[in-house]
Amino acid sequence: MTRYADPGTAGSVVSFASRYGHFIGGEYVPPAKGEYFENITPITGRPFTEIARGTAEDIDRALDAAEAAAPAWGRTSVTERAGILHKMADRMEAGLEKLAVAESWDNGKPCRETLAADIPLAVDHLRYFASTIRAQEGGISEIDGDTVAYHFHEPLGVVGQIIPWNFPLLLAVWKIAPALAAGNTIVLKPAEQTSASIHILLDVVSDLLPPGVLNVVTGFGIEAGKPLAASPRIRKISFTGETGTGRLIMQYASENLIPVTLELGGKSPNIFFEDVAAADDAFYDKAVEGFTMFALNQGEVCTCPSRAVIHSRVYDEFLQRAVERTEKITQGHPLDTETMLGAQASAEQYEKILRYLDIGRGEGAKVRTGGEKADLGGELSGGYYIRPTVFEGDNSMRIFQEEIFGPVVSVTRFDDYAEAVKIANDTRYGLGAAVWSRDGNTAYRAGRDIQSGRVWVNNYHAYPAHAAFGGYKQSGIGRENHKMMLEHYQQTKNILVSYSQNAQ
Ligand code: TXE
Repeated sequence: MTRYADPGTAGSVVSFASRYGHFIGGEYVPPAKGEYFENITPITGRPFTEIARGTAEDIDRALDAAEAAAPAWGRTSVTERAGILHKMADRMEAGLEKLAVAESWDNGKPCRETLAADIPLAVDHLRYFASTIRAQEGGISEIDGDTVAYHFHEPLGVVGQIIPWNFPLLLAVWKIAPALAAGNTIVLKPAEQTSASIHILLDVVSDLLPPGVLNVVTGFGIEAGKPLAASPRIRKISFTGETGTGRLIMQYASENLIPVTLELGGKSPNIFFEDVAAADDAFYDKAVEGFTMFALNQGEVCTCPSRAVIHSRVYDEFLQRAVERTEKITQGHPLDTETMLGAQASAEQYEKILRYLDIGRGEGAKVRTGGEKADLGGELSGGYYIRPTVFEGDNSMRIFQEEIFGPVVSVTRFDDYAEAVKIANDTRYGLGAAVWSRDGNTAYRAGRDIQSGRVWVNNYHAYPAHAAFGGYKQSGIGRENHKMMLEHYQQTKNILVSYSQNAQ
């Protein structure tokens, strides 16, 4: 067990500046309007640094830098770009503890996860795109004996990227890695709730990139995010966040006719077929573990398995076991490596979840465990902690249909395969889903019948760089991860050549 020291106290592996400007053109600059806002750690609810409050002027300045850097960066060889991405990965790996603690302090998530998942996955992502860009090939079509069509991949130019607060560093790297690999320059806006850890990332990697290739402007959605997403100077916008905001981003993009990638909300079903409980064995335990994944990252995951759908014949027994396992989730200081469940990312999110706990009770859902805030005492009493909560109800309830984004699962039952799939698909979302069954045919069929971009079978919350990730229905447009992402950050140049010596 390790308990990392709080940043700002003796022995901490990370130290934050007292104030951060914007990172533009390879250096820190103060915000044009000179305004800053407080960044709070959800662990204690106390401010720990000040963040530049960006506006349209800052975005324009960042776009100037990104435009100036774009031609040279776009012409670098793929070998050179791949080399830089590999070095970024190596630096992140060497700075693991510093980055992990910074991320936990900024977001409230346990360092057990940032050390084992957030940062290592980001590192792997950089390495994956460093490799895939070198393996990418163009194409040649032979039109006739004398005519050839060449297809080249070209960068788009300057791209805008807007990220949320639930995985600040991982989602930043999810977007940065393919965009840089494909030869684009970037203006990135982090979420206002978690804008500090990205500066620690910049400390670690930014000198590896030519000035202007990666620019970071902090600030609020309307003040800084909108001028970026609506700018006619970007060639693509990639956004992760709420479905309603995604709709706005698409409206802005439509004015400029640029492509969008949207990773939005979810209400993912986690389906447990009857045979999971056929024997008291390791598979049964694994399925119960899969149920508790609703509390991973405090439930602040777009693919959170927030609806559990259990076969009636094993419902009581399975749920009893799942509730007992949920009650064993260790809640505590996020910088303690024993802690499994940390703090919600912001006061706003904390209040929203508490409201949904009331909504669930008001709708007649039964609380099997949790259902309230957790007062962890001491310095944590000002933080945003909620007990993992299991509700029983039916799929028409708001707690089954609306994204709560907290450690809350809504559980219901089904009688046969058709009903399981019907419940799974009875949602406006389609991002994640899981099927648990010992029967490969059932699992495969359900995997195909469920309308969502990712269906896990007998596992949950795995995010390898080489598996496509993205939403059906109102969960988004486009994909992230997987080498197909490169093409989302490229345009195709076709050169059609006639080698004929004859007049046409
Ligand atoms: O999201 P927003 P919020 C869900 C989750 C959460 C809810 C609200 O249910 O409770 O959304 O969270 C920027 N133009 N998800 O309000 O507003 C904003 O500054 C341009 C699910 O934080 O979508 C931030 O950087 N940018 C989700 C980013 O968008 C704008 C993760 C996300 O903020 C903007 C987060 C605008 N008009 C929340 N308005 C997921 N799917 O993972 C805001 N932003």
